[in-house]
Amino acid sequence: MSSETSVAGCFSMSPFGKFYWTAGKAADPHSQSEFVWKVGAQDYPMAFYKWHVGEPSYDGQCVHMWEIDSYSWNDASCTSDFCSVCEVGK
Ligand SMILES: [Ca+2]
Repeated sequence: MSSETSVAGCFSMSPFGKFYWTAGKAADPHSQSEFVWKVGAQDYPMAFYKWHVGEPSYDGQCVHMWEIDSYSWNDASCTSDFCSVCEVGK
């Protein structure tokens, strides 16, 4: 698969617009009661939240953004094929 094909696939549309994975994950994969930023092996507390109305619904361990609602957040299964938001060092 070419990188162009891969990018086109990850930007596929749904009724909720484009989806983007963040580094947000459940701190405890068994309870999913708290979400943190996972950067490498480190967990960082979330000092800012932008959950979509009714989220988190605790139906997944990973956090993605929904384009359709000003990039609000949703917890979902980590196995979905979405694009990722990455930080690139200078
Ligand atoms: Ca959810």
